[in-house]
Amino acid sequence: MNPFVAIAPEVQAALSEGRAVVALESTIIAHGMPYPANLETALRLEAVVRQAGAVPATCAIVDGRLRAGLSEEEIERFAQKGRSIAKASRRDLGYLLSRGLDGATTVAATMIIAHLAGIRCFATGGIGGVHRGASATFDISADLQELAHTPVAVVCAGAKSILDLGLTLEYLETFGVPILGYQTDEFPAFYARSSGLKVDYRMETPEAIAQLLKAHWGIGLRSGAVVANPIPELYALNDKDMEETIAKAIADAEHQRIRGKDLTPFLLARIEQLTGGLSLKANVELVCNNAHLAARVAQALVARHHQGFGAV
Ligand code: PSU
Ligand code: MN
Repeated sequence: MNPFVAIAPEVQAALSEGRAVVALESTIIAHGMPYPANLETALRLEAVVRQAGAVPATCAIVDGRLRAGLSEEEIERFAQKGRSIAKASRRDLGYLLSRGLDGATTVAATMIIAHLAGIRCFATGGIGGVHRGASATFDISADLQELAHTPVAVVCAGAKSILDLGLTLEYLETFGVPILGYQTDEFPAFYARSSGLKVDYRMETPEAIAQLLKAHWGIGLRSGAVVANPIPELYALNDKDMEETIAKAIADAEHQRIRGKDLTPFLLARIEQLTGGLSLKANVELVCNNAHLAARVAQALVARHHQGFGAV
């Protein structure tokens, strides 16, 4: 095994025995939510995955090693230290590993860990994407390139409209990443269930999603996939209000000249502030909803009895 990678015994046992495993990310803990909501959410996500019959593997960099599966104490440390822990995407891994440091892994870096560990299904809140104004700033999340190259399915509630969702979908199309809508025709916009943009394929069941993934990877395609799962109706926020809030958050970021890897966490925190915590509640609920679906997809991926076109 790679000396830079450590898989928790419970996760390793599940993988060896062909049981379902769901990867979870840690940027959402350290940079995406405030303490203690981040801690409660991280632990609740693991519980949701377990209740749905899969094993959770929260991923992060701890003391210079890529880790799939953290202890409760480690999750607590990441939650408490928050933004003082480095936000780690693909380009940051070599540095953090060589220095023996900690890192909170983004969607991109979590996909890398999941792939190294042999985990094919990953749940998060929202993926990074093409930022509004990217034609001038070139700000395109490394998450999209990871989806282009790393065969892991990412279950998310679409993407926040801090991004240009249309350009994000165009980019993913160029790189051959299928966008699968779970019981929806529309690409969801995180707090909102719809965006006016279409998904590539509507899927009614976790089994259908797993069959598509098995075919996609079964012919040697190396790209990931986006499983877009709309926020439950009960927790969805008003579209128009959120649009105004997001526009204000982006204007504040421009005014304060926030750039690069700091931009996404800044916008998330500002939206939280501007909505007086309303967005946080929605965020927590949609991630849990994604963890539940991811556990079902992971189970369908390891099931042997359904009809498919060859094993992966
Ligand atoms: N979008 C969210 N919540 C998040 C993130 C994105 O709604 O917490 C985090 C994820 O970890 C994602 C990262 O991978 O931000 C993208 O950052 P960047 O745009 O710097 O690539
Ligand atoms: Mn960026």
